[in-house]
Amino acid sequence: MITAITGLLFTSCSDDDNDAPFEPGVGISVSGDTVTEADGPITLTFTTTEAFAADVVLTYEVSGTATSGEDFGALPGTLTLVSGETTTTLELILNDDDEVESSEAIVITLTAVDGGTDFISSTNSLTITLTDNDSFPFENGILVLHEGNFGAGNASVSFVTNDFSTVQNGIFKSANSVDAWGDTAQSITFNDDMAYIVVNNSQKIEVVDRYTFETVATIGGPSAADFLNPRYMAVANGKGYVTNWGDGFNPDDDFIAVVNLEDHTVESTIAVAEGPEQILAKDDILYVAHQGGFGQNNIISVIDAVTNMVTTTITVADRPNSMQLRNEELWVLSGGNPAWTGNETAGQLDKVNTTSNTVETTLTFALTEHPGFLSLDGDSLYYYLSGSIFSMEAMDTALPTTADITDLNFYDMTVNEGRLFGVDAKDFLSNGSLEVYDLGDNSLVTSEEVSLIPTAVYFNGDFNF
Ligand SMILES: [Ca+2]
Ligand SMILES: [Ca+2]
Ligand SMILES: [Ca+2]
Repeated sequence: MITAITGLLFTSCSDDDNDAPFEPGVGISVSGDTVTEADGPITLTFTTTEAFAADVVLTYEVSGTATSGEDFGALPGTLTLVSGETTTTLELILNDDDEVESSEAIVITLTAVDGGTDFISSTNSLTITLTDNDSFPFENGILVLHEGNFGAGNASVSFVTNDFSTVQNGIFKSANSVDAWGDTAQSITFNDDMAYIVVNNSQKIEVVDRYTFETVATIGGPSAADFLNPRYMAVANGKGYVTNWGDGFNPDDDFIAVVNLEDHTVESTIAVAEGPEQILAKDDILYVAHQGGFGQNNIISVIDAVTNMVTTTITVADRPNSMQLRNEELWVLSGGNPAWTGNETAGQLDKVNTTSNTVETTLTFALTEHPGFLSLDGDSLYYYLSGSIFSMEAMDTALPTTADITDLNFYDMTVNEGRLFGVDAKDFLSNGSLEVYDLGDNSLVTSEEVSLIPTAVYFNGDFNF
């Protein structure tokens, strides 16, 4: 075969230098090797350094993670390079479907020239990366959770696009064609592609695909014994850990429900002190802020998610309401007892060393100051106090004395990528709003009407403000 094909060569150049034997070769090229599925068809060019004296058949293999006949049109596997020509082309048809997929590769490898391997050049293989141009309905944007009215079953979730051009209310309802699905939604926790919506007065967690909001499972429920006044969830050691007040007036029945995330059941409980509220996971260690339910408490429980034991408790100030993890530091903001308790105490910001689980620094507010909503963005801490936003650096040794933004009415807030996202529940009877501020100059970016009693803001996908 080799001998036969050698005879096919044009000889215009091959007789001038016997010391450096002529090495003709056929290779493949493409103008761009990263394409979206809307970029097709793609032209692949097979080029020979020397034309052949007779037609030759080029044989190639198709491999890679993309699926022939689905992601791209099936290829015949051979094509003819006509005698006297130095190039021939192959058209690759791409399928611009509506499916959401990850990037895939199409690999084309020239395996034979006229049945042999002698005339295959080193550039005989190329990889085309096929990227998707489709996305899930709620893949990139802001999720606003609404608790709705207590007892009314009108909890809801809104989706706001990253550019704030579209607000879509009631996405759980529309994605699942249901009406009243939850009474008093409290929080959402994400794990992989799942969102776990803790619904306080429905005594349940709704598990949905975080990008489509299509329902996956319901854990617990009003008539089940799985939860009692569930509040927040964190994931550690492959399990969900859900804080429960139990009876809000009983200081001795509070617990953490341990949720099996595979089969969506509560597999055990961990008894804890009164009023477990926010919960954060640092590797397999859980930190639980005991705000105190309807009473007052002042501790952080530390739970080992491998043994499911409370290993220690850390005393902070009254009513720890929010926490943030920054490297080996757990920042805990306590609101202090409000005046109506008859035992007013000051707010306090504590930095806990997560290696020793001891309080390292304490910054104390004035007796009448009751801050909340501690947020972290890089090294900057933000909190809300009496309608104003205050910020400080984690390295600062004193609390800030002047506010960044004033005259707010936030029911909750969070900070992400230099932007502040606050929710205003207004009068709790009419639709609330999502307020977005640029923390560079503290200007209002947008105010978007959402639904009834917005209670928390979350993010899906990447942000590039
Ligand atoms: Ca498409
Ligand atoms: Ca697609
Ligand atoms: Ca209780």
